[in-house]
Amino acid sequence: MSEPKENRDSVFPSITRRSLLKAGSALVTLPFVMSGKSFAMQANAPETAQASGAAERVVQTCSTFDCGGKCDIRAHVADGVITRITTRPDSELDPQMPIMRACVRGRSYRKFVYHPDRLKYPMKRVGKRGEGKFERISWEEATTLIANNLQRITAQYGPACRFVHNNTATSGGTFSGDKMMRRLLNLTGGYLEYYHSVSMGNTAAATPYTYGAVASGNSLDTLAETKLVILWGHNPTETIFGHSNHYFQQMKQNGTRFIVVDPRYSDTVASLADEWIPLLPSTDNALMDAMMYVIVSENLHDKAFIERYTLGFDEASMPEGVPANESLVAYLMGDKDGQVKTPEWAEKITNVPAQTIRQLARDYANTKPAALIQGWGPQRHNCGERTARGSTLLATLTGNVGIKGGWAAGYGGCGNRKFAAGPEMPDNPVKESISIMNWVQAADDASKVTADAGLKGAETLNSNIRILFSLAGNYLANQNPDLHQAVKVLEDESKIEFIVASDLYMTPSARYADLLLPETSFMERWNIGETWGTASYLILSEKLIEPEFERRSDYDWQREVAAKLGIESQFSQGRTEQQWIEHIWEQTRLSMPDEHLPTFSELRVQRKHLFKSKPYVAFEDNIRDPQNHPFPTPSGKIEIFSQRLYDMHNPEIPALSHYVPAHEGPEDALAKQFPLQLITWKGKNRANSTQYANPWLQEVQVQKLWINPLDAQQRGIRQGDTVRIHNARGICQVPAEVTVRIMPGVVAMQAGAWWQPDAEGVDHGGCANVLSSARITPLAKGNSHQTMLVEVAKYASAV
Ligand SMILES: Nc1nc2c(c(=O)[nH]1)N[C@H]1C(S)=C(S)[C@@H](COP(=O)(O)OP(=O)(O)OC[C@H]3O[C@@H](n4cnc5c(=O)[nH]c(N)nc54)[C@H](O)[C@@H]3O)O[C@H]1N2
Ligand SMILES: Nc1nc2c(c(=O)[nH]1)N[C@H]1C(S)=C(S)[C@@H](COP(=O)(O)OP(=O)(O)OC[C@H]3O[C@@H](n4cnc5c(=O)[nH]c(N)nc54)[C@H](O)[C@@H]3O)O[C@H]1N2
Ligand SMILES: [Mo]
Repeated sequence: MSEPKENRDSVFPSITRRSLLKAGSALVTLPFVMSGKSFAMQANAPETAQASGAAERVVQTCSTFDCGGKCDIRAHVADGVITRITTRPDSELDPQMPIMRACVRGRSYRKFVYHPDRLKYPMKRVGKRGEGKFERISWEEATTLIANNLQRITAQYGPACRFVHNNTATSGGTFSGDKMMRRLLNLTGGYLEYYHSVSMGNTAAATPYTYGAVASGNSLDTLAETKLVILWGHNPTETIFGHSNHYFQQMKQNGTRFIVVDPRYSDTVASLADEWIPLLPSTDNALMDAMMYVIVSENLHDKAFIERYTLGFDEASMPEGVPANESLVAYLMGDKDGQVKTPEWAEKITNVPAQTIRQLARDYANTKPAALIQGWGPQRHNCGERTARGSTLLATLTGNVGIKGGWAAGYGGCGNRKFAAGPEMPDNPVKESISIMNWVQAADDASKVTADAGLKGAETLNSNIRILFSLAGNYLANQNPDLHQAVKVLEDESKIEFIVASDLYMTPSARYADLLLPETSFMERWNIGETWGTASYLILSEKLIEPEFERRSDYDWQREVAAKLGIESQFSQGRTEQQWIEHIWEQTRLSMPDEHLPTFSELRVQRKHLFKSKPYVAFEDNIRDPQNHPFPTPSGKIEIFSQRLYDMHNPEIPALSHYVPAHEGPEDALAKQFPLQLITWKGKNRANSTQYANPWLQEVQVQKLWINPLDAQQRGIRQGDTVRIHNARGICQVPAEVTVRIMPGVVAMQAGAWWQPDAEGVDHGGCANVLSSARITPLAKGNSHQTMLVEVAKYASAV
């Protein structure tokens, strides 16, 4: 994809020679931004592709966003400006590596970096919090404000009142402002930590109850012989997920059959599936139960495997002391509740035809090996832990655990992945921690954050969150569930006393900052990009251009704050940002002598390092040699029945993974008032809310509500009409996309649009978190962004 030169300049009038010169002069006052040394090194930077013009160099790099890829992009740099983005050419494809080809987001990075709306100067709030009124201040004033507030607030409330928020936009890199903020806070008494990943924390908590370990995924090169793949709420065509789609497409060409279970006809269904099985969101366990019933009642289960490796399949294999009829078979046959878990039973709950369920169960059990691979969408529900565990039970019944070509399901990350070292983190003296789901309560009234709600490491939380850093996140008023209840607390200036945010844009969350700092983009800093999912490689993400205006890396201002607190040399160890990257690389290299990592100077030529690991199958040793390698569960077996869950006596997280109607699922009484289930998905044109303002990407996909023609017709809604989606938590107004790509009873909207409330509080941006619930999941104390009931009404006709 190449872009005509004319467009470039007309779309971005701000990128004139004058603004570049201005940026140059701003640098003089910023000693940490760019040392002479790094300039010199950059001038010597290697070219990895033929430069097309005399002054142009083409640099292989990657973003450090939190998307499922970590693609090999090529930045064309001329005269200190990125003129074009291309990607790894096909001529460089290497059969040992995933494809790493940039998607639409990667191709559009220039429009993210050179956008006229980017924040330019540090700013201080002048209006009420959340109003979005700011005035420009100097960096000197900004760093003094931070240092003074840190000192004052810590002296008054203690270090546990300090909080670094969920910020994922720099998590794809080994170095980031939020990590260094934690370092700075640990050096000055500590801070209140949070646990739980809103991405996959529910499955990460649940998977060990079956296997004893969380990393249940294989390397994808072990799937070549797999005859059937069931992608269960997995959409890697859009989410990329360590380039799994690359392997899946190859497998498809070689004849592997793909079935996708998803309420939406996703891009993955469109590009990969032989069969699409839509089901009502949050009813996955009913489908799974009925599949297990078919497998067991038709004698298709792997008896030898079950006998050898598992606990709790039938009454004969139950742990001592548990009353009768608690085993899986007893549950499936209705021995306790009188309900046989037939496909007809599940059809009423899931809306999947009984015959489809039967066939799916038979296909999965009769095809050896087969891989049931779960995405993380189904576990971002308030029943998400059960769904995660249900998939592990299906994999177990069919003997697909620990074998090449199978897949243990559940969390799915691969256990042999390698990561860069990261900056050293001194110990955090504050021992209590909260779930990320508790942050609003901890800001409002910390005494209400109980152990039941998620508090760890202490009986009570003594101090509210009083100072908060949101560095590369949009989790104050956009990405967090039920954002209205959060902003109510944020707007009360007597609660959190000082909020520091850094971003590239004036996002809905940035509006709630007291101090808003304009960070550099990944193209204006040094870093090492890391993959996630199942791929394993590192890419150098080099500083390619000088920051314009007064933009600075978080680390730069943190050094000044540290100096004002008297700990600069301890904090920085005398290192510039680039020196930290060199240091981290060296630590990484020394920690993995067998990997023969290049030195930093070699990396600057080589640009990336692939870990050419051997094919890896999770739990292979436990299956091959169970005597010497028992599963790391209390029983040493795969626990179909979990005594640990049983002992919790919590009906929402039973000892088996059986179906329990979800709060705000289709069986909730609330469905009478709000009869539609709303789900969100991660779309191709942004990584969460990152790049929301990118004009190219806004063209890729317009924010709309997907609604089935049957539901639309009942409500008099036609294609393109403006609709209002509402529930007790909020109202959102967007155009309707009337489409059979979403099943009846369900509506869907892409996640990550910016919240844009009008004077009445109606959101015009299409931010689903005005409607989503902050209900906590029973086991992980985690998030359930996906489980919400709504009603939709026509608001205005399409013109
Ligand atoms: N393009 C793009 N890629 C991304 C991201 C992005 O924003 N954009 N975000 C990245 C991040 S941070 C993460 S954590 C990962 C997340 O990756 P995932 O969590 O896997 O992605 P989602 O789109 O949330 O969910 C996957 C699918 O689950 C379906 N689904 C929803 N509810 C249910 C249900 O109840 N049952 C079933 N069976 N399916 C259901 C959705 O329709 C969707 O197609 O993606 C990463 N990759
Ligand atoms: N409804 C709904 N909500 C969800 C989800 C869902 O599926 N549905 N998914 C959840 C998940 S899995 C996740 S991970 C979270 C993600 O939520 P967040 O962690 O808040 O991530 P983003 O929305 O990408 O916001 C990141 C912000 O960082 C900014 N940014 C980008 N690069 C830089 C940089 O270099 N420096 C600085 N300082 N800022 C930068 C971006 O402009 C953006 O405003 O959202 C969650 N929210
Ligand atoms: Mo995520």
